[in-house]
Amino acid sequence: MEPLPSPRLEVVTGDITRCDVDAIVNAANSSLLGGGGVDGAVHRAAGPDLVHECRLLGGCKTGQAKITGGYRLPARHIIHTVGPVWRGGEFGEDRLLASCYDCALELAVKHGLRSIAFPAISTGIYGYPLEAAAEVAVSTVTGRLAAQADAFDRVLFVCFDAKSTEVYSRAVARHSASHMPDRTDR
Ligand code: AR6
Repeated sequence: MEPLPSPRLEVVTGDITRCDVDAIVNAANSSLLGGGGVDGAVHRAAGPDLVHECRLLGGCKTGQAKITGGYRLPARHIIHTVGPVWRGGEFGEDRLLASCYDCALELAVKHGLRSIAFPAISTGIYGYPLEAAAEVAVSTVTGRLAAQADAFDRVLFVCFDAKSTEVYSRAVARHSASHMPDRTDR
């Protein structure tokens, strides 16, 4: 039998709360009780029962992730992760941001979820520079997919505006190119 093709990373522009996937990732804060940006949109669209489940989770540390149901969302689950606040880049922000993507993917695998959509974690209210955040996001996700190629059918980066879409698309193109076999090796 042919091996399953590894899922291509898709970059789309839009509202992540409308994604019909097994899990959307929420860029939350450590209380997990809601906030602005994508977190506010997720809580509004999922409805009031989400915060009741979130209250039982006891918060979440920066770089970690917790899972809930999707309630009124088309997505079956929400993986809440807490990105780092950008403080200039000298405080482990890259490691913490990578950990958000890693922990979210690990939770998805643990729950048998095969399609997942990420927002551009930390690039809004938390101030992480877009180019640097896209590099961390795409390199981390690409690395895990290389190790677990058959775990996912779809992995999406959902950008909210044209500028983010352009930056994430370039990062994906860079990483896809670097994973192409070198012609001289054949
Ligand atoms: N769909 C997709 N992307 C979105 C949406 C949406 N509906 N809404 C915003 N974005 P942010 P952070 C983009 O600020 O920087 C909250 O108050 C947005 O344009 O949502 O991780 C939490 O409670 C940006 O590119 O998250 C925390 O306190 C990206 O999502 C804090 O904000 C992330 O922006 C987390 O800040």
